[in-house]
Amino acid sequence: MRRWAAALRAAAGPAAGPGSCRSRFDFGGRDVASWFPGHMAKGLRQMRGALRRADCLIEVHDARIPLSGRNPMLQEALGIRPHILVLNKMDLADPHQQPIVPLVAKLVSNSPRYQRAENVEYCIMVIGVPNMGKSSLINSLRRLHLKKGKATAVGGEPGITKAVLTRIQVCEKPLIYLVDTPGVLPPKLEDVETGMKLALCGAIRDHLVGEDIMADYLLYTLNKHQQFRYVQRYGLAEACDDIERVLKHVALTLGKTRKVKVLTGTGNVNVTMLDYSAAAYEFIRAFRAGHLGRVTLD
Ligand SMILES: Nc1nc2c(ncn2[C@@H]2O[C@H](COP(=O)(O)OP(=O)(O)OP(=O)(O)O)[C@@H](O)[C@H]2O)c(=O)[nH]1
Ligand SMILES: [Mg+2]
Repeated sequence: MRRWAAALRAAAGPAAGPGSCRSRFDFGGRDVASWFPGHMAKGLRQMRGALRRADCLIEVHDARIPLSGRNPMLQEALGIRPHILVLNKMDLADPHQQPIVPLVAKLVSNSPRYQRAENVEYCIMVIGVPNMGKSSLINSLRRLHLKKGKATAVGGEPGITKAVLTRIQVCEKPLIYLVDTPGVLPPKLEDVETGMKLALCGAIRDHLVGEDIMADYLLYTLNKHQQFRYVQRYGLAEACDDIERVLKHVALTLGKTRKVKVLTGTGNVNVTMLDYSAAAYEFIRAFRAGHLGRVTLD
């Protein structure tokens, strides 16, 4: 019987279906020490020296391995230096993989918890400016780890979450609760441009900023980043920096018109006019939905 099983395995070969996947990988007693080339030790020494002169660190890491291989030597400086973690190659990472829970578990277990040290459960507050996806993140973690449905409201406009909510369980082992919070803007925005970027990302209500100026800033930004997808989408002949001309094409393409009564010498006439305001909203909406291309505003 065993011989048959062995023969079947041999016949199936290494390219057998998913049912035959190995549950463990045999590393064959390899030693990772030999994977550290000599020049890197020298590089690390030089970096230690250079760190003293650095004001900020940008750590570039592969989004596919947000936890593995982060250099502990760099951690020494991280407490005192501003630290930006850029998760690069996002297009290659699995969008369903969520590294947040293991990261939270590691961070909490490695830092002092003071009066909370006795608690077995972890409590994490999710913060940020409005409409960034805080509530969506909580729901998706809960779906992923507990297979449970939506626990907090999500929506395409700022201010959906209006208060600090009761904690929401998202994981069993470790026992993790997330606290959803209302999005809050800094009391004093750095400058108008910062506000405009926040508005384009939906963090500030459109009517407070004005859809016309937002559409114009969007056009400026798209041109600056040479993101010209709007040209074809709205049937323009070429890239253009005149918002009125662009909105005219948006309105024509999408049929955004409104009827206006005009008084003439011979009586009232209904005239169909292009609705620039509706066109501006469409332009902004298309950008938010990603239809005008991927753009990083900062
Ligand atoms: N394209 C894209 N949209 C997302 C993502 N995450 C969330 N959204 C959308 O962003 C919008 C805001 O999501 P919410 O989760 O309500 O954002 P919030 O930060 O809780 O907002 P407030 O409660 O208003 O502070 C919704 O329309 C979501 O569908 C994402 O990863 N990609
Ligand atoms: Mg919310």
